[in-house]
Amino acid sequence: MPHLPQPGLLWRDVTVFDGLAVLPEPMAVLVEDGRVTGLWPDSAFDPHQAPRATEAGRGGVMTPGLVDCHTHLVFAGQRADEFERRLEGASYAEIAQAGGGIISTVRATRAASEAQLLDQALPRLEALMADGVTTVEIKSGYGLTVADELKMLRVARRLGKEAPVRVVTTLLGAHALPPEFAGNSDGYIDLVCEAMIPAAAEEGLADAVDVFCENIAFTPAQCERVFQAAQRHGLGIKVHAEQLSNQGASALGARYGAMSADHIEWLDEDGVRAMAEAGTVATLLPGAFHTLRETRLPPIELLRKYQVPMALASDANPGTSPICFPTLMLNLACTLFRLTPREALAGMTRHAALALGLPDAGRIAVGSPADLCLWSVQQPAELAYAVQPGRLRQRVFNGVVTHEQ
Ligand code: DI6
Ligand code: FE
Repeated sequence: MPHLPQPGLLWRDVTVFDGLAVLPEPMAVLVEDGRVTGLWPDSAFDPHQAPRATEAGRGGVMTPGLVDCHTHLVFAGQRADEFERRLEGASYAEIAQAGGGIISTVRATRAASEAQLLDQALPRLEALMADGVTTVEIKSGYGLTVADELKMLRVARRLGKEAPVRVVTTLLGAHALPPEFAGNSDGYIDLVCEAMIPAAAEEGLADAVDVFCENIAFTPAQCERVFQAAQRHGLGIKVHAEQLSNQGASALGARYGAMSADHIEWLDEDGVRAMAEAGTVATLLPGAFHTLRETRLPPIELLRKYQVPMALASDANPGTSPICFPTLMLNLACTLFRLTPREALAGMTRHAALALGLPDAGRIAVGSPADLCLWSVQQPAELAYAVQPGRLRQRVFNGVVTHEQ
């Protein structure tokens, strides 16, 4: 079939946040064939530059489509009971050690079919998309057998086929120790390295591999074995690091070229330095910080000092961040972590794309993919300042308007 170019779409007089900064003047933006092909100060725009384009919008704020670079969107069931137990004083770690927490979601996820998992994940994905997400990372990690981890990853891939969104998948086999391996965590890591990672790579189901390096999860030595297996199979590396304690996991990940170290409340200066040297992105997850009522703040000043790019994500999951509201994350990052609105927006666009190894995404520039949001606000900082659903006027995915209000 011959390739039919899409007709061009033109936006006039929009305030553009380009993924790193707010451009100084209102802009005209042209999209053709899935890409941004023109970007001019609106005052200098001559309609002859885009003679066949249709005007798609005028005014408002345009940002890159939001990139949610850390989610656990595919799972079965919910954990409201655990939420109540925490309100009565139990800690997240105590609940996990007593067989609740992640393991209770593992039980529900193992029992669910692919179709059931898809049905349950879809509304969560739609909530992210309705608030501007055009690229989402989805982790496995609630199956913890080869078959159940692959089942989760297949559901994640299917979500990317059924909805107008880019899905990046991550195998998180080393999320928790499944009960059948009690007392044999090294044996479970053997399974992850020798069976899960090869199978996920073979079937093309995972783009990256992640681990939970923590005293309630896996040791640095075990995580290192997982990183080596990921490297052998050509998969990217990510790490849940320094969430509840300082294990040196960020520096370890950086040594293996990790794309990102995520959570990092307990990260120290050596870890920050290692990340800066390796180009590892620091992913901040204020939803988990908020839900667990953490008090230890991630080392934002050090990350700034060493110029480590800071990404921001929802961590949407049933335990520590049951929140599918990306612009709320912008607000939480500012109120809880004192990011500037500009840093928060870069965290959910340009820097989140870097955390996924997608250097072209999360930006508005000539040549970049036309994944865009047009917001009914007057300035980009409003997206972080006010918490308010329904501000997305248009969502453009791959050059096509997929949401309009
Ligand atoms: N850290 C987290 O915050 C999530 N996973 C992880 O490694 C929590 C997942 C859960 O509680 O279900
Ligand atoms: Fe997580």
